[in-house]
Amino acid sequence: PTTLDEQAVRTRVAELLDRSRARSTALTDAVDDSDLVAQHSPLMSPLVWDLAHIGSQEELWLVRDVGGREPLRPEIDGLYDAFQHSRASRVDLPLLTPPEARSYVAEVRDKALDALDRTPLRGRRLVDNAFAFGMIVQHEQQHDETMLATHQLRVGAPVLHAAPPPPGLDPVRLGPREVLVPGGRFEQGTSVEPWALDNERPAHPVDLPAFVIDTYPVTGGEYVAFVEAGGYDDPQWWSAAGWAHRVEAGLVAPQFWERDASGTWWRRRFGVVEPVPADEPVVHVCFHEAAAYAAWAGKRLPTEAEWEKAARHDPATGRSRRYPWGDDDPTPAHANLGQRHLQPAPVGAYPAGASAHGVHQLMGDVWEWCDSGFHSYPGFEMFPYPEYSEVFFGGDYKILRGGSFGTDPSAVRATFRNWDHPVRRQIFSGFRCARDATPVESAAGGL
Ligand code: AVJ
Ligand code: FE
Repeated sequence: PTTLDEQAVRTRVAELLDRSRARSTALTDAVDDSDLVAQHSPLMSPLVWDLAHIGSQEELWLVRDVGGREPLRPEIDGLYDAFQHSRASRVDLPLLTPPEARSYVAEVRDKALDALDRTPLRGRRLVDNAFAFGMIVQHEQQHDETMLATHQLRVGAPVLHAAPPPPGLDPVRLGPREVLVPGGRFEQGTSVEPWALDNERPAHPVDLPAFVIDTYPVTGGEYVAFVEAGGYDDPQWWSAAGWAHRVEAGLVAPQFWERDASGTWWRRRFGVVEPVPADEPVVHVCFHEAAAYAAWAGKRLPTEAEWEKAARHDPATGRSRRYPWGDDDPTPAHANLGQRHLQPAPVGAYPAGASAHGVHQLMGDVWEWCDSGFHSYPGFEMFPYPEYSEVFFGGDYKILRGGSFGTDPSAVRATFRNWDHPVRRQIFSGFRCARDATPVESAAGGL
C-alpha cells in the first residue's frame, strides 16, 4: 500500500524533474541548432552533448536500474560516457542531432516518470530509489550550470535574460570585513541529508584552531585594486605552480575582463559588456588567482573545513546546520541561487542568509575556492558508483563550496563539495579570504 510519505516523495521528485527539464529546455532552445552543435570552447562540450548526456544518465539510472526496463538506445551509451571522450573531442563524435536529442530525452523522461509511479519508495528502497531520483535531478541541474558556463563562453548577442539581483548593503550596515570563528570541534559532513552525495558523508568531528574569515566574498572593486597594484606582475604573491600558470596562460585579469584606454575595467557577461561592478563578488578567477590575491591582502584562502565551520556551526547549540541560516530550504531571500539572476548579487544583498557566525553569502553568488584538495572523509563509502567522486579523490583538484547564481537549490547544500582543476575559471568561481587568528584574538574570543 502507498503511504502518504511515499506519495509526497513522488510528487516532490516529479516537480523537481520538471523544473530541471524546463531549465535544460530553456538553455538549449535559446540558441539555433547550429549553435547547439558548435564547440564554443575546447573546455566545454557542445550543448547538444550535455542535453543527450542528461538523457543517457537518466536512462541508465532510472529507466534501466530502478525501473528494470530494457535499454532504449544501448548503441549510444559510449558516446555519452564522459570518461570515454574528452570535452574537446566530443564535437567530432557522431552525436544525436538536436531534434534527435530532444526526442530522446523526452522518451527517457516518460519512462522515468513511469518508473517513479511504479517503484516502491519505502523502507530501504525509499533510501535507494528516492536517492537515485535525487541524484538524477542533481545531475541534470549540474549539467544545466555547465551549459550556462558554455553560454557565457559563447560569443554573440545576448540570448539569456533575467531580473537584476537585489541591492547590497552600504558598508556601515554591512559591518566588519572579517569575523573570528573561535577554536574547537564542529561536525563536518552529513549522515542524514537524504540527497547528500557519497563524498559529503559521513558526518565526523573536526577540531580547528581559531581562525578569521571574511564576512563576504572578495569584490570586483577589491580585485581591481590587486590588478592595479601590479599583482599579476609580482611573483611574490603567487605559488610556484600559480606563477608558472599565470605566465604560460598570459593571465592579466579575471576571465572576460578588459581594460579600456581610460583605465576603466569592463566585463562581458552573457553577451552584455558593462563596467566591472565594484560591490559584486568577483567571478571567473582560477584557484591560483584567488590564492595570489589572498597573499597580497596579507591573508590566505580558507580550508574546506574552515569554510564549512563558518557556514554551518551554531555556537549556541554546537550543532551543524543544513544551511548557513538554519535548517530550512533556501528561498529567494536567503541566497542568489537557481539562475534567478545572471550575475552575483552585490555584497550584503542577503542578510537573511548569514550564518550563525555572521558570515554572508556563503551559499549562491559564486563558488568559493578553498585551499584543500578533494579527498574522502573518514568512513567514506562509495555510493552508488565510483565515477561520481571516488575516481577523482587525490587528483589535481581544489575544492569549491557554496554554489553560484547558476546553481539550483536542489543541487547544493552547505555540505556539498564541488571540485575542479586549480587553473579552471570558466566556472562561476570566486573566493573569500581567511587568516589564522592572532593569540590575542583567540584569547578574546571575538574581534
Ligand atoms: C561535481 C561538478 C565536478 O560537472 O564534472 C556531472 C558533476 N558528474 N556529471 C562535473 C558531474 C558527472 C561534476 N562536478
Ligand atoms: Fe554528467
